[in-house]
Amino acid sequence: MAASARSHSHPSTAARMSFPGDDTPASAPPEIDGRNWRCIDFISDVHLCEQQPRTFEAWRHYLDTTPAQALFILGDLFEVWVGDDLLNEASSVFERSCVDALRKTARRMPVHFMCGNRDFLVGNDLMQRTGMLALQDPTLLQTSVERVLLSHGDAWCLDDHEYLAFRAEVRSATWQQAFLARPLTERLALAHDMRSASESRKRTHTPYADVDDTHATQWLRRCQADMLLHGHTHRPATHTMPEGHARWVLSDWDVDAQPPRAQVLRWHGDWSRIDLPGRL
Ligand SMILES: [Mn+2]
Repeated sequence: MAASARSHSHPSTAARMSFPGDDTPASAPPEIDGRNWRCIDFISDVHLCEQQPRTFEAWRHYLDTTPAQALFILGDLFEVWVGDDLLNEASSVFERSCVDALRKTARRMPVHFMCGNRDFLVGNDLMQRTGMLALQDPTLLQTSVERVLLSHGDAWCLDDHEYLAFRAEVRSATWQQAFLARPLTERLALAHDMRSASESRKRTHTPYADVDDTHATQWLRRCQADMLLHGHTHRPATHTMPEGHARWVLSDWDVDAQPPRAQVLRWHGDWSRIDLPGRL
Protein backbone atom coordinates (compact mmCIF):
# COMPACT_ATOMS: atom_id res chain seq x y z
CA MET A 1 0.00 0.00 0.00
CA ALA A 2 1.54 3.29 -1.05
CA ALA A 3 0.58 6.31 0.97
CA SER A 4 1.35 9.63 -0.65
CA ALA A 5 3.23 11.73 1.82
CA ARG A 6 3.00 14.82 -0.31
CA SER A 7 -0.70 15.25 0.12
CA HIS A 8 -1.84 17.39 3.01
CA SER A 9 -5.25 15.82 3.06
CA HIS A 10 -5.11 12.12 3.59
CA PRO A 11 -8.53 10.74 4.41
CA SER A 12 -7.53 7.08 4.42
CA THR A 13 -5.11 7.32 7.32
CA ALA A 14 -6.53 10.33 9.13
CA ALA A 15 -8.78 8.12 11.18
CA ARG A 16 -8.58 7.48 14.90
CA MET A 17 -5.16 6.18 15.63
CA SER A 18 -5.75 2.79 17.06
CA PHE A 19 -5.32 0.11 14.49
CA PRO A 20 -6.20 -3.29 15.86
CA GLY A 21 -3.66 -5.82 14.69
CA ASP A 22 -1.16 -3.19 13.66
CA ASP A 23 1.59 -4.98 15.57
CA THR A 24 1.47 -8.26 13.72
CA PRO A 25 4.33 -8.84 11.30
CA ALA A 26 1.80 -10.52 8.99
CA SER A 27 0.34 -7.20 7.91
CA ALA A 28 2.52 -5.12 5.63
CA PRO A 29 3.02 -1.63 7.00
CA PRO A 30 1.97 1.38 4.92
CA GLU A 31 4.76 2.92 2.92
CA ILE A 32 5.61 6.58 2.40
CA ASP A 33 7.57 7.72 -0.62
CA GLY A 34 10.09 10.27 0.63
CA ARG A 35 12.54 10.00 -2.27
CA ASN A 36 12.09 13.66 -3.21
CA TRP A 37 12.90 15.03 0.23
CA ARG A 38 16.45 16.17 0.79
CA CYS A 39 15.97 17.01 4.48
CA ILE A 40 13.73 15.03 6.82
CA ASP A 41 13.41 15.55 10.57
CA PHE A 42 12.40 12.99 13.18
CA ILE A 43 11.42 13.77 16.75
CA SER A 44 9.61 11.87 19.50
CA ASP A 45 8.88 11.97 23.20
CA VAL A 46 8.71 15.75 23.47
CA HIS A 47 6.17 15.20 26.26
CA LEU A 48 4.62 18.63 25.84
CA CYS A 49 2.82 19.84 28.95
CA GLU A 50 1.86 23.11 30.51
CA GLN A 51 4.22 22.49 33.44
CA GLN A 52 7.26 22.59 31.13
CA PRO A 53 6.97 25.91 29.28
CA ARG A 54 10.67 26.02 28.37
CA THR A 55 10.49 22.70 26.55
CA PHE A 56 7.40 23.95 24.72
CA GLU A 57 9.19 27.16 23.68
CA ALA A 58 12.24 25.23 22.45
CA TRP A 59 9.97 22.94 20.46
CA ARG A 60 8.01 25.85 18.95
CA HIS A 61 11.23 27.64 18.04
CA TYR A 62 12.52 24.45 16.45
CA LEU A 63 9.32 24.12 14.35
CA ASP A 64 9.59 27.74 13.19
CA THR A 65 13.20 27.42 12.11
CA THR A 66 13.80 23.89 10.85
CA PRO A 67 14.89 23.66 7.21
CA ALA A 68 13.29 20.21 6.91
CA GLN A 69 10.97 19.41 4.01
CA ALA A 70 9.08 16.82 6.03
CA LEU A 71 8.66 16.17 9.72
CA PHE A 72 7.94 12.86 11.42
CA ILE A 73 6.71 12.88 15.01
CA LEU A 74 7.06 9.37 16.39
CA GLY A 75 4.84 9.39 19.44
CA ASP A 76 4.50 10.93 22.89
CA LEU A 77 4.46 14.44 21.49
CA PHE A 78 2.14 15.17 24.42
CA GLU A 79 2.77 14.16 28.00
CA VAL A 80 -0.84 13.08 28.04
CA TRP A 81 -3.87 13.42 25.78
CA VAL A 82 -7.26 12.59 27.24
CA GLY A 83 -9.40 13.38 24.20
CA ASP A 84 -9.72 16.03 21.51
CA ASP A 85 -12.75 17.57 23.23
CA LEU A 86 -10.23 19.16 25.58
CA LEU A 87 -9.58 21.67 22.79
CA ASN A 88 -13.11 23.07 23.19
CA GLU A 89 -12.50 24.07 26.81
CA ALA A 90 -11.80 27.74 27.44
CA SER A 91 -9.03 26.71 29.84
CA SER A 92 -7.07 24.71 27.23
CA VAL A 93 -4.82 27.61 26.28
CA PHE A 94 -1.69 25.48 26.29
CA GLU A 95 -3.16 22.76 24.05
CA ARG A 96 -4.37 25.38 21.59
CA SER A 97 -0.86 26.88 21.46
CA CYS A 98 0.39 23.42 20.49
CA VAL A 99 -2.27 23.19 17.78
CA ASP A 100 -1.30 26.63 16.43
CA ALA A 101 2.39 25.69 16.24
CA LEU A 102 1.63 22.41 14.47
CA ARG A 103 -0.81 24.01 12.02
CA LYS A 104 1.70 26.69 11.10
CA THR A 105 4.33 24.02 10.42
CA ALA A 106 1.93 21.76 8.51
CA ARG A 107 1.34 24.64 6.06
CA ARG A 108 5.05 24.61 5.20
CA MET A 109 5.71 20.89 5.05
CA PRO A 110 3.98 17.57 5.60
CA VAL A 111 3.91 16.84 9.34
CA HIS A 112 3.38 13.16 10.10
CA PHE A 113 2.11 12.11 13.49
CA MET A 114 2.33 8.67 15.05
CA CYS A 115 0.82 8.30 18.48
CA GLY A 116 2.71 6.93 21.47
CA ASN A 117 1.62 5.44 24.75
CA ARG A 118 0.85 8.90 26.19
CA ASP A 119 -1.10 10.40 23.32
CA PHE A 120 -2.86 7.43 21.73
CA LEU A 121 -6.20 9.19 22.25
CA VAL A 122 -5.37 11.84 19.68
CA GLY A 123 -8.23 11.72 17.21
CA ASN A 124 -9.62 13.20 14.03
CA ASP A 125 -10.37 16.58 15.49
CA LEU A 126 -6.76 17.31 16.45
CA MET A 127 -5.54 15.96 13.12
CA GLN A 128 -7.93 18.20 11.21
CA ARG A 129 -7.20 21.28 13.29
CA THR A 130 -3.46 20.88 12.82
CA GLY A 131 -3.33 19.47 9.28
CA MET A 132 -1.04 16.67 10.44
CA LEU A 133 -1.03 13.33 8.63
CA ALA A 134 -1.70 10.23 10.72
CA LEU A 135 0.93 7.52 10.69
CA GLN A 136 0.26 3.92 11.53
CA ASP A 137 2.69 2.15 13.81
CA PRO A 138 4.83 0.88 12.15
CA THR A 139 5.22 2.70 8.82
CA LEU A 140 7.91 2.36 6.18
CA LEU A 141 9.63 5.42 4.80
CA GLN A 142 11.55 5.19 1.58
CA THR A 143 14.16 7.94 1.38
CA SER A 144 16.30 8.41 -1.71
CA VAL A 145 18.91 6.21 -0.02
CA GLU A 146 17.36 3.71 2.38
CA ARG A 147 14.23 2.08 3.65
CA VAL A 148 13.44 3.17 7.18
CA LEU A 149 10.95 1.47 9.46
CA LEU A 150 9.31 3.94 11.84
CA SER A 151 7.67 3.04 15.14
CA HIS A 152 7.04 4.56 18.54
CA GLY A 153 8.64 1.45 20.00
CA ASP A 154 6.42 0.59 22.95
CA ALA A 155 4.77 -2.37 21.22
CA TRP A 156 8.17 -3.98 20.69
CA CYS A 157 9.32 -3.90 24.30
CA LEU A 158 8.27 -7.53 24.56
CA ASP A 159 9.61 -8.13 28.08
CA ASP A 160 7.17 -5.65 29.59
CA HIS A 161 4.25 -8.07 29.77
CA GLU A 162 2.23 -5.95 32.16
CA TYR A 163 2.44 -2.93 29.90
CA LEU A 164 1.62 -4.93 26.76
CA ALA A 165 -1.54 -6.27 28.38
CA PHE A 166 -2.49 -2.73 29.37
CA ARG A 167 -1.70 -1.52 25.85
CA ALA A 168 -3.89 -4.16 24.23
CA GLU A 169 -6.74 -3.08 26.47
CA VAL A 170 -6.49 0.68 25.99
CA ARG A 171 -6.01 0.42 22.23
CA SER A 172 -9.31 -1.41 21.83
CA ALA A 173 -12.24 0.56 20.43
CA THR A 174 -14.41 -0.59 23.34
CA TRP A 175 -12.06 0.77 25.99
CA GLN A 176 -11.56 4.03 24.12
CA GLN A 177 -15.26 4.65 23.61
CA ALA A 178 -15.95 4.01 27.27
CA PHE A 179 -13.06 6.21 28.40
CA LEU A 180 -13.94 9.09 26.09
CA ALA A 181 -17.55 8.95 27.32
CA ARG A 182 -16.41 9.82 30.85
CA PRO A 183 -16.48 13.48 31.92
CA LEU A 184 -13.38 15.43 30.97
CA THR A 185 -12.56 16.31 34.58
CA GLU A 186 -12.59 12.61 35.47
CA ARG A 187 -10.30 11.77 32.53
CA LEU A 188 -7.88 14.54 33.51
CA ALA A 189 -7.78 13.26 37.09
CA LEU A 190 -7.05 9.72 35.87
CA ALA A 191 -4.29 11.01 33.61
CA HIS A 192 -2.79 12.87 36.56
CA ASP A 193 -2.78 9.66 38.62
CA MET A 194 -1.14 7.73 35.80
CA ARG A 195 1.52 10.41 35.45
CA SER A 196 2.27 10.30 39.20
CA ALA A 197 2.60 6.52 39.06
CA SER A 198 5.02 6.81 36.17
CA GLU A 199 7.05 9.50 37.97
CA SER A 200 7.32 7.41 41.12
CA ARG A 201 8.41 4.41 39.04
CA LYS A 202 11.15 6.60 37.54
CA ARG A 203 12.26 7.67 41.04
CA THR A 204 12.57 4.08 42.20
CA HIS A 205 14.65 3.40 39.07
CA THR A 206 12.55 0.41 38.11
CA PRO A 207 14.18 -0.60 34.85
CA TYR A 208 12.02 -0.36 31.76
CA ALA A 209 12.12 -3.01 29.07
CA ASP A 210 13.91 -2.24 25.83
CA VAL A 211 12.95 -2.94 22.23
CA ASP A 212 13.44 -6.62 21.46
CA ASP A 213 16.19 -6.90 18.85
CA THR A 214 15.09 -10.30 17.53
CA HIS A 215 11.58 -8.99 16.97
CA ALA A 216 12.92 -5.83 15.36
CA THR A 217 15.17 -7.87 13.05
CA GLN A 218 12.20 -9.98 11.94
CA TRP A 219 10.29 -6.84 11.05
CA LEU A 220 13.23 -5.28 9.20
CA ARG A 221 13.79 -8.46 7.21
CA ARG A 222 10.12 -8.78 6.33
CA CYS A 223 9.91 -5.16 5.19
CA GLN A 224 13.29 -5.28 3.49
CA ALA A 225 14.14 -2.22 5.53
CA ASP A 226 17.64 -1.05 6.38
CA MET A 227 16.97 0.45 9.75
CA LEU A 228 14.45 0.87 12.52
CA LEU A 229 13.89 4.31 13.98
CA HIS A 230 11.94 4.63 17.21
CA GLY A 231 11.49 6.57 20.43
CA HIS A 232 9.76 5.64 23.68
CA THR A 233 12.68 4.22 25.65
CA HIS A 234 14.44 7.59 26.15
CA ARG A 235 17.74 5.83 25.51
CA PRO A 236 19.14 7.60 22.44
CA ALA A 237 21.63 5.34 20.72
CA THR A 238 22.55 3.79 17.42
CA HIS A 239 22.57 0.02 17.65
CA THR A 240 24.15 -2.25 15.09
CA MET A 241 22.01 -5.29 14.46
CA PRO A 242 22.41 -8.57 12.61
CA GLU A 243 22.27 -8.72 8.80
CA GLY A 244 23.54 -5.15 8.41
CA HIS A 245 20.50 -3.60 10.03
CA ALA A 246 20.59 -0.72 12.47
CA ARG A 247 18.31 0.55 15.22
CA TRP A 248 18.30 4.28 15.87
CA VAL A 249 16.70 5.46 19.09
CA LEU A 250 15.47 9.03 19.42
CA SER A 251 15.96 11.13 22.54
CA ASP A 252 13.19 12.53 24.68
CA TRP A 253 12.98 16.28 25.30
CA ASP A 254 13.42 18.04 28.62
CA VAL A 255 14.98 21.46 28.39
CA ASP A 256 14.94 21.83 32.19
CA ALA A 257 17.11 18.76 32.70
CA GLN A 258 20.85 19.07 33.23
CA PRO A 259 22.16 18.85 30.56
CA PRO A 260 19.06 19.91 28.63
CA ARG A 261 17.64 17.39 26.18
CA ALA A 262 16.04 18.53 22.90
CA GLN A 263 17.31 16.46 20.03
CA VAL A 264 16.30 16.15 16.40
CA LEU A 265 17.40 13.28 14.21
CA ARG A 266 17.89 14.71 10.75
CA TRP A 267 18.29 12.94 7.44
CA HIS A 268 19.93 14.99 4.69
CA GLY A 269 21.49 12.29 2.57
CA ASP A 270 23.22 11.21 5.75
CA TRP A 271 22.09 11.15 9.37
CA SER A 272 22.88 13.55 12.17
CA ARG A 273 21.67 14.21 15.67
CA ILE A 274 21.11 17.87 16.33
CA ASP A 275 20.99 19.06 19.92
CA LEU A 276 18.87 22.15 20.50
CA PRO A 277 19.00 24.92 21.32
CA GLY A 278 21.96 25.31 19.11
CA ARG A 279 22.51 25.00 15.45
CA LEU A 280 19.58 24.42 13.13
MN1 LIG B 1 6.37 6.29 24.96
